[in-house]
Amino acid sequence: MVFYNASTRELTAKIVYYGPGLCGKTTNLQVLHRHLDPGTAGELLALSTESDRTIYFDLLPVELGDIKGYTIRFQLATVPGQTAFNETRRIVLKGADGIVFVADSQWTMLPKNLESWQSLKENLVENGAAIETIPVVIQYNKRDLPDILSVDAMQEALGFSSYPRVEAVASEGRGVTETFKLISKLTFLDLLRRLQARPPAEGAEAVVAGNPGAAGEPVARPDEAEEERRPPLTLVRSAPEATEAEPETESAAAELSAAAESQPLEPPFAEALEGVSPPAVAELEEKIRTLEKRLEEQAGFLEAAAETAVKAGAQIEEAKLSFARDIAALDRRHEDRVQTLEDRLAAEASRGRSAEETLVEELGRMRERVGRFDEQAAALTRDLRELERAVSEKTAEPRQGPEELKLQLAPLLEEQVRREADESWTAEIERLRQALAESLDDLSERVRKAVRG
Ligand SMILES: Nc1nc2c(ncn2[C@@H]2O[C@H](COP(=O)(O)OP(=O)(O)OP(=O)(O)O)[C@@H](O)[C@H]2O)c(=O)[nH]1
Ligand SMILES: [Mg+2]
Repeated sequence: MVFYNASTRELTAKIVYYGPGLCGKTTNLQVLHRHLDPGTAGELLALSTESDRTIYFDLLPVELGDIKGYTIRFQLATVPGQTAFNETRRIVLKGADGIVFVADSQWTMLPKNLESWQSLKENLVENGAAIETIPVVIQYNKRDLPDILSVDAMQEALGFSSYPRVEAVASEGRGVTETFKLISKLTFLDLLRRLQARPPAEGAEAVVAGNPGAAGEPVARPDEAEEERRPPLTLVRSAPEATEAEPETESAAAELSAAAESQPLEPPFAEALEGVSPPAVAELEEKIRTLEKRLEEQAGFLEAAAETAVKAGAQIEEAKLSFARDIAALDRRHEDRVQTLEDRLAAEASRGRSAEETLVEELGRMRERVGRFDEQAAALTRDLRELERAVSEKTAEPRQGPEELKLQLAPLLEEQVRREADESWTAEIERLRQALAESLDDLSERVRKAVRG
């Protein structure tokens, strides 16, 4: 609610920075406090926790000096973004003549932005005001972060397309003064329009209706129930720093003055003035209705999307469990199979070992027999040579008697008998060899099966 002293032509308006928790509202005021000329900005009053979360409000008085014969003052206030402090938000919002809605550009913050925007509208209604009657600027903050939505997507999702906008990185001071200049112009033009519509009596102090609030108090105490939920307070009064004002900020007052003088004004400021004509009001109302409808649609869509996401999450969990069960069963089957194979392999290996031992024994016995056979063969060869020699001697001698011949033939006959015995030995060895070959084949087959298994 603007305060206007007609005798001194002093105008004091209130601009509220609204938005979800940690979106950068306090940072906006801190940057302005640093950048505005010390004669322009007063002390920054911050009522926050030790971790710098606003629990009541931040307040920065700004005096823009004389503009077209009016002394213009703004009181910039922030609300606490934390969901629990809605009552304080509503009270801080009382009497707002202009609103900066600071939206957090991170995609994860979309539902919080929407919730905060809804709470802004509801709180205005509870205060007897309406968003449609107050100048609003949307600041899309945190544009430096990686996981952000495009401004177009945010406008679409939040239904902000018809509001003037500024992209910002408040923590680096970007877009902060632009936002302030835009909202102060719109607020100033709106106040002028309202003052011209209902000029107060000369010398009287006037309150311009539009967003009723507690007279002269930018904020009031929240109710006791809410107070009990609050952490301990830290009161911070920061002295204005003697920093050099930004060139663009220095000219803020001059720009306001020029905005009031120059006709026609550029959009969107022109819209603010044109708003007094009935056709434009009707058009504006139609726009607002369309916007509200879209917002409701978006809210419905978000709710449906959230429900689908919850269902999908449950299905994924169920699928994960069933997958884990399948894997466990597969593991058990695999372990059983491996165990069976190991048992079979061990049995085959033991059978192979005993077959090998038998084979080694057989080979030993055969080697002994072959040794003996070699010795007999050598003896036989020796006897044969002896016999040949004896025969050749006898053939050279005159014919002998039958007795003598018998004596000479006896060893030869014995030798013949021995040779026959040797032939049966050879057959025996051959059989043995064949038996061994079959045992070897059998053994290698078993070993092959065991390894394949
Ligand atoms: N990366 C990034 N961080 C930012 C930006 N603006 C503000 N922050 C950081 O966000 C955090 C919260 O900023 P605040 O200004 O305290 O947020 P707030 O909206 O006042 O929060 P509440 O008081 O809890 O409602 C701080 O650490 C800021 O430095 C930005 O544009 N980019
Ligand atoms: Mg804050």
